[in-house]
Amino acid sequence: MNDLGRIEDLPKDYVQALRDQNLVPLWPSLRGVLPPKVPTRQTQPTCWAYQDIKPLLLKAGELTPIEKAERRVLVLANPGHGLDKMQASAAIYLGMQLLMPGEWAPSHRHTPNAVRMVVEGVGAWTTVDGEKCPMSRGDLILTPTGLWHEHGHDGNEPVIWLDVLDLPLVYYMETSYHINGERQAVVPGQGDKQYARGGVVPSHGFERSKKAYPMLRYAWQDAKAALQSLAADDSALEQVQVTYTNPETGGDAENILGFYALMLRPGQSLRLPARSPAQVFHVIEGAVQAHIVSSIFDMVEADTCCAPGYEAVTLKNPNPSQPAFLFIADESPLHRKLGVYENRG
Ligand code: GTQ
Repeated sequence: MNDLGRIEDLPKDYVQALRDQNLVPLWPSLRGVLPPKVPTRQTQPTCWAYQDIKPLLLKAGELTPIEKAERRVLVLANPGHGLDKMQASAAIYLGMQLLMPGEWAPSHRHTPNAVRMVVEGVGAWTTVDGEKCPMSRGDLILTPTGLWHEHGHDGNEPVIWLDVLDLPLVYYMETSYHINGERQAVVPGQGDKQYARGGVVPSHGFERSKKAYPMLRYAWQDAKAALQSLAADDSALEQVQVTYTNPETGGDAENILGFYALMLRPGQSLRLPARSPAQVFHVIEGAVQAHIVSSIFDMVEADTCCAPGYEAVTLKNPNPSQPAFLFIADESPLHRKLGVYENRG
């Protein structure tokens, strides 16, 4: 590869004359923006242990009342991007949110898409577009772009969940904003529950939903049962994984990020191929050892890690007698829509 000219090779007054006209020579930066064969990635393999996050989040509950926070969240920031950027990867934002008993995180809507993966505690709910979604461990609640959402908590213990948003991308596009609203009226019978069990729909009054997001809550007990029946049905199936989909279209549940649940059989080691999207792994049940580039993360329940794109990841269940269950978020819907998706094996 020939060396390209550097900025220092040019006369200073010429560089200044360019700058005065808001002009920049491409060749000194060409290799930076178009590196050979593999993209430059700021995303570093990073792991956040729940046992480290939880006491700091509970402390935030003492230090900052909900009225002063609106959303009481500690952001899981990737040091490769710079902590202030508040991103786990190029397109993924992760936050751990705390709601104390009786607190209310007021209604708003915004352009970024979000999901919540419930980590701990009972009695909280998120109302999305008038649909009240109870929050239990492992449930996935969608708050897609533009839909009103608010969080409340009628239980007795702190509730903590993982927020996954496409905020870094939507912000980068200069399309990120929010609107505050009033407390929502809960409106039962909107049809959201029609799809709650795959393949089984109400016999009377069922009409195919015209909503962009017909299903807002994916209960963990159902996703887990789906994984267990897949695993039992085919003992040779290597990747026991389900995708959270829109039940009307069969496509991804949201437009930008993809969401999945994975079961690792007792003692299983699973190599995920090197694909272009960055990924996030969150342990719902059991223990998982993740090999990502040169990092090895020994993760227990409620721990979260991220992996850059274009790298293979190996996930291992160290327990010889119990399965492990993970929640995965990735950038593949975005990469597919943009036409940059690759699987390099
Ligand atoms: O719960 O609506 O972590 O608006 C970041 C932005 C959570 C939320 C976040 C948000 C929310």
